[in-house]
Amino acid sequence: MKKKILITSALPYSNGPLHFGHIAGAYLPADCYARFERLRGKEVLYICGSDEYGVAITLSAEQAGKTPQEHSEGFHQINRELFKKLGIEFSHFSRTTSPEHPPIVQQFFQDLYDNGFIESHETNQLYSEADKRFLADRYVVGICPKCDYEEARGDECPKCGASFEATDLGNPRSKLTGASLTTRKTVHWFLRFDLFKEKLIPFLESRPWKSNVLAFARSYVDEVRPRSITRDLEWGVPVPLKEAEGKVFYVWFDAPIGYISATIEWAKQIGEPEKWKEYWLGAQTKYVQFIGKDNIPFHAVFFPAMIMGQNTPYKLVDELVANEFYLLEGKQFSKSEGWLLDLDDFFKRFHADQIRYTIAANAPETADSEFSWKDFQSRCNGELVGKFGNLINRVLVFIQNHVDGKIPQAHELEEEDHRFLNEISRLTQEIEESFASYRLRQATQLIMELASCGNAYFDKKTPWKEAKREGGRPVLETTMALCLEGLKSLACVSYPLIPDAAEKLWHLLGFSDSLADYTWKEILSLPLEAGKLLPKPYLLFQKIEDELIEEEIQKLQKMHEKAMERKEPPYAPLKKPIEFDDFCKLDFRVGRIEKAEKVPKSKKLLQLEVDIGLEKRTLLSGISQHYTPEELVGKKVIVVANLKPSKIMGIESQGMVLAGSLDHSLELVTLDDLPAGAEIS
Ligand code: B3M
Ligand code: ZN
Repeated sequence: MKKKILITSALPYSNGPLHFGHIAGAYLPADCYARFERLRGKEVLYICGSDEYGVAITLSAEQAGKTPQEHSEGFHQINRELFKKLGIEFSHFSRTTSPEHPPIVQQFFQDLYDNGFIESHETNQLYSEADKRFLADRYVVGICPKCDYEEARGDECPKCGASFEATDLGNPRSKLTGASLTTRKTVHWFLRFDLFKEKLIPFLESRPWKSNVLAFARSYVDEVRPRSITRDLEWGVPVPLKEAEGKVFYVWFDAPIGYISATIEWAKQIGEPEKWKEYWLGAQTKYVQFIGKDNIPFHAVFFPAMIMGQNTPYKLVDELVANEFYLLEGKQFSKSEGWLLDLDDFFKRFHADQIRYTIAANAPETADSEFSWKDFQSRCNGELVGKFGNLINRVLVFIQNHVDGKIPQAHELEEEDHRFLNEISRLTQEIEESFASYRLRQATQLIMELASCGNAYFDKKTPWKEAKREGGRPVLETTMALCLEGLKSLACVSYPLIPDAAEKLWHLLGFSDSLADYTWKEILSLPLEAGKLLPKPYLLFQKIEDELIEEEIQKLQKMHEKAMERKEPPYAPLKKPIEFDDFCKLDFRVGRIEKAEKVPKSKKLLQLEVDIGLEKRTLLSGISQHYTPEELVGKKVIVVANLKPSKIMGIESQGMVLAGSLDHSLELVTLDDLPAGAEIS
């Protein structure tokens, strides 16, 4: 078994405060895993840092009226603080503006260049005549070439996760001004990802990742092609070629290399500058990456290919843990829509372990999940207080009252006692397996099962009756000794998840050192010394009252309403006036929908067969999120009948169906009485 474990979490852009959505995807699961493996005695290095380059930063800096440096510095510190508050403990939290970073990035490029994987091309780039500059990916919005999402960014689609070139977008516009863009020529350097295809396929085949992650990565490899890795920007790592003056690397080229440069920085800081090699070059290391699902292509395909082109044998990722999205009350967290939690405020009222627990219990491992205040309250009250805290409290208080506050001696075991001990060992083992296989949600459930099992045992053995029964003393003592065993196991298995509560419990069990000084195995086999005096118990978790939750829900609603008032109304501006003659050129007809079916691989498109009286037409319409195929058949709609046919996703659409839309709603314009073919003017 490998001794060392290198863990990385996606480097967050320092262009805004992180929210629980990010935490649930790439950080909390990684922190729990790091704590767990450390507890199992592994040498764990957990690396992260701010992703500071790229247009994600310059764009939001520009919007905030700051330089990229100032802007990034602020959020680097804010995010670092947030991680601390949440108990997310990196071995090192670096940043891509660190001086260690550019030399490695440039070396990466040099190796790829020398090994024949780089080509330069004159390309067309989107250019803003108004701003007199090339607009890089994130400055551009348009229609996703894969799923037709209308607000796709210039380099990737936030909806379907596709990644592409900005020039692939439909109807590209400037994100800052909304202006349409033209294309202009400029030279860029391309990485021949296609040349790695033969290596990438077996690489992916050898990885035991979740099937959805693998399938997604595989579909990328199938279509992999050269991609530009340079940009016309001032903010970034300079391209080390004379002919490339004024150009910097595309942020997704430099950012993953940040995992390596951060490790090098860590090694220097601890005074062992060569130690990074044990992690990045050592065969004894397992490398686990934690990311959100939108980052899969870069971690499963592009970064591995970059490593495959190096002369230095850097480690390729062994485990890629990609999580789905975590929403807030059913909607994506959004700063501009005021749909988020004020975290400063949050930590004034609540404890990190409460949110760690709630996120983990609902971790978005296989599907999107969400934070809701009501769920938070019921997890905290029903589980952390009602099961976990309750067991600890009733056991420790009982010991204070009936055994002089001292650890009792176990006597002869009854069947019920054996059963309880077996359950403890079964559950601790299952929890260990869950953590080891990144199933945080399952680990969390099992931890509560262990607490419930302790409560049930206590209830069954009725030690309060034994206290009154003559000769009941030995049974009472055995029961309480075993309950303490249960608490000790509970402290151990809950440490990766709710470390603060686990340490407190550890101290309540009479240990003066830290639980983290022991290994998992040691803790489970450590005997509790009979006769030892235990500290006075106190409550580890407080109940959250209904009023407090109501207040939070209202605060969220108010913040949202206020933000939406500030936002422009969702109406599109009026278009330029046209002549009556222009209008007359349009041929509108009543059409009757005869058949409707989903277009494979498209989220929005339906293929319709429409009778327009004179003939039948095949039409594609982006309405599948609003209508089911069944409910469309028989409807009479308005068709633009003389629109030239155009091909979408390989299907020819012979016209268009009229629909009204506002924001996220859409409604077809329908008629009742007129027959198919009737003219509309
Ligand atoms: N900063 C994207 C993100 O924050 C990006 C991750 C980089 S990991 C090398 O979602
Ligand atoms: Zn898309």
